[in-house]
Amino acid sequence: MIEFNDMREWIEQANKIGELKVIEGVDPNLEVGTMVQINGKNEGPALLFDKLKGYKDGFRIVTNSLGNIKTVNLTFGLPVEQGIRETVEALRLKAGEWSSSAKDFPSKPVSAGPILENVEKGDGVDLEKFPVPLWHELDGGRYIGTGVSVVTRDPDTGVVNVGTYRVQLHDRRTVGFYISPGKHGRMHRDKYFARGEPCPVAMVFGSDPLTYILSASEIPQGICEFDYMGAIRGESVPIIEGKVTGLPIPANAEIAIEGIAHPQDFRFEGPFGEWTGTYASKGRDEPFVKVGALYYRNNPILLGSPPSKGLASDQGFWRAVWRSALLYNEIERAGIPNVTGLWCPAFGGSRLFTIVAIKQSYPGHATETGHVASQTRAGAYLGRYVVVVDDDINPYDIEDVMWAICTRSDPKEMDIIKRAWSGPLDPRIRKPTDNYTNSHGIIYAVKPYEWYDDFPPTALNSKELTERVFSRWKKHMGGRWKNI
Ligand SMILES: Cc1cc2nc3c(=O)[nH]c(=O)nc-3n(C[C@H](O)[C@H](O)[C@H](O)COP(=O)(O)O)c2cc1C
Ligand SMILES: [Mn+2]
Repeated sequence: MIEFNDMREWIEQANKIGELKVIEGVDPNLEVGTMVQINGKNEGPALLFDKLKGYKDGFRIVTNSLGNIKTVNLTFGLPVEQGIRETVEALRLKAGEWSSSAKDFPSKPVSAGPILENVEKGDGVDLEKFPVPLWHELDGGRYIGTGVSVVTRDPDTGVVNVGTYRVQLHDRRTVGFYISPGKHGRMHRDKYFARGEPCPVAMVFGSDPLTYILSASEIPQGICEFDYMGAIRGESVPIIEGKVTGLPIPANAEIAIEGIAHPQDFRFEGPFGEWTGTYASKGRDEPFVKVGALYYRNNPILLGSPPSKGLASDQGFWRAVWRSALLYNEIERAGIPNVTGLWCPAFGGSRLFTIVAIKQSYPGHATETGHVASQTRAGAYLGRYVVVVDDDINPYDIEDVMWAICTRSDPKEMDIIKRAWSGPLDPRIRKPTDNYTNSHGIIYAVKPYEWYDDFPPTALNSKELTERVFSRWKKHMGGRWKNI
């Protein structure tokens, strides 16, 4: 059950489970961003920054809202103490239900809401009042949109999309945004621009973390992420209709803008630290939004989630959990039997390295699994390695997986998929280029099926024996034996 209706209630809940720290007097110029990285690597609690250096008290930032399994569970409404594996399994079952019931929870227009507590229009708009950090040392500017929800409407179908696309603060009324080719928001914008028409855009800079997760997830085209959110909550999301664009803005959001991107207007955007842990896509001219209206609550809270290398960003953690669930689903839907576990670790940004465990059941089962895992919708984009392991290997234990690679794989039997879907964010593609494809390697770290039973047995005592001995002698070890 989801226990919060907005960011403030989420903060209360996080505090209740011991996953919130309030920190005062930090400098948004690189100090906040560095704390985010250190705290991320420690799978730390959510950080609520107040009294930021150079800004008004009460103008706050929340970061690391999804950097460990407790806060992820809280946000999805799952039992907080549940482990990563249980959460992936639970989300896998729920994701299918949510997609199909989203249509029953269309967002609900309301005439009032906390987001309307402060309204600025036209030349009165001033985004400089918010403590917008310089997150990473090599960034080309300050990014107001990291845990952001960018709202656009398909000019043909009227379907609304919500996507997390980075937003740079150019000046008090102007924000630049970068959307990769193929993303839903990009397709909307391209349609307007192809007709020479301006593209209306709304952006939410402070939402609760669940809204952020859904904005940054590949929800199927044609389903509005706000409706999907309604399906998870079991009730429609209340929205106000923006006065400039008519686009929906959650009534309980903290900070939002709306405005127009014009087809002829471009400004240099980037570079910005990316989820691969590099600056691969560099900077370039991109469209920007001239802000027509700014809305914010009293004592507003910006949601920050700057990408970085592996766990140094909370998006590394939560995406590992959520993408593992989605990919697991897709592989099963493709008809692969006896999948016993799947994990997309944070060091690969949840995309570049995927581990699938199977109970091998017929010749070619491992090959089929590896190729499908590499090429489903949730798995294909910017993938690199898929490792298939047997069901005695724990895919969540990288030491175990690497042992399987070392002892069960034969490099000459790896498969290579060529000309796969990649993009400008791939650090291994040298730019400029006209070829945004990469290759994917599939490592079969499994006992060969045809001599499975003859494969040298594992020289580790059985789980049953180990558990028995562990429970008998643990008490003699003065707390030094943590697990088996
Ligand atoms: C912190 C963070 C930042 C992101 N920044 C961008 C970005 O700048 N541009 C982009 O195209 N996708 C970005 N993404 C990925 C998209 O949010 C993701 O692909 C999402 O599915 C897009 O929504 P859509 O499927 O409705 O297009 C980012 C994701 C996260 C978690
Ligand atoms: Mn979408």
